[in-house]
Amino acid sequence: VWLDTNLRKALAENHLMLYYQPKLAGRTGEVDSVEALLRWRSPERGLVCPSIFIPYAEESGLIAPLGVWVMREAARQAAAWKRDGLNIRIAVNMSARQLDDKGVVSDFMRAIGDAGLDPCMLDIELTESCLIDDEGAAIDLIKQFRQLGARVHLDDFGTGYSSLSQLARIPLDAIKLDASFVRGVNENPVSQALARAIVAVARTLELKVIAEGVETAEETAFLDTLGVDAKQGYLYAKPMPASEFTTWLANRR
Ligand code: G
Ligand code: G
Ligand code: MN
Ligand code: NA
Repeated sequence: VWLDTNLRKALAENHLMLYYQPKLAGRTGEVDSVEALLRWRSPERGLVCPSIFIPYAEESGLIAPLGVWVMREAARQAAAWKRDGLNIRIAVNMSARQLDDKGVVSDFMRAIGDAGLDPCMLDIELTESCLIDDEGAAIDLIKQFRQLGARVHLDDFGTGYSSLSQLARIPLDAIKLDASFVRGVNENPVSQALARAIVAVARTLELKVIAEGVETAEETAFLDTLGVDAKQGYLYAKPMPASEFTTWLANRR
């Protein structure tokens, strides 16, 4: 009940925020794009993490308006950065429940149109659970997003329900190699073999690979031997508010 009343209020009263975590291009180390991660600034409880309220929002259906807010805010931010001369794509997360809403593509188009943003500046991260219920419907939506110019990535790849054979049927731009394959990969030959195999399959399917959860120099060195396309993790930067991100970016140059 606390969650329900207050999450609705947070949406209405603008207590939500997006944090941004950079993804660095594999070869150059340049900032490729950022991932938008939702935060709730509760007046009573402080910063509430999405792992607490996203599951609830999915159950209650609040995820639909929440998802629209995220798209609109990300589009607004990307357009604002563009005006400041920063050409940075933003990836938004979408959960299975959001794809059930057939209005999701028009919501996405409207968010971009209202912000005056080029649609290729918003990426979409889908979890594997988006693919289990109705694969055909998911493929159809992915095609529509990609026709608009958005890139679609499969999040947390390798942890969930999707199979390698399914990967061949889904028209994606990239997979995000789950942090569980990255963590301590240097001491763990099994993780190494799995990461190497997943990257090989992705290459064959002409999918890019984004490694997530990179925390150490050893992990990044191993990922470089695999030639992943982009890397993301605390080693480079934690998720941060937009203003902190631009400062971080300016300080690296
Ligand atoms: O940001 P954190 O660092 O705590 O994210 C926790 C989880 O919440 C991740 O699985 C992430 O994908 C999910 N998440 C974060 N922001 C959003 C969002 O805007 N929409 C959806 N559907 N999930 C999100
Ligand atoms: O499910 P998704 O991959 O969208 O969520 C990303 C989550 O991982 C967020 O909660 C984000 O804060 C967290 N995260 C990002 N980089 C790292 C990292 O290097 N280490 C750990 N432990 N978590 C990370
Ligand atoms: Mn994600
Ligand atoms: Na992920």
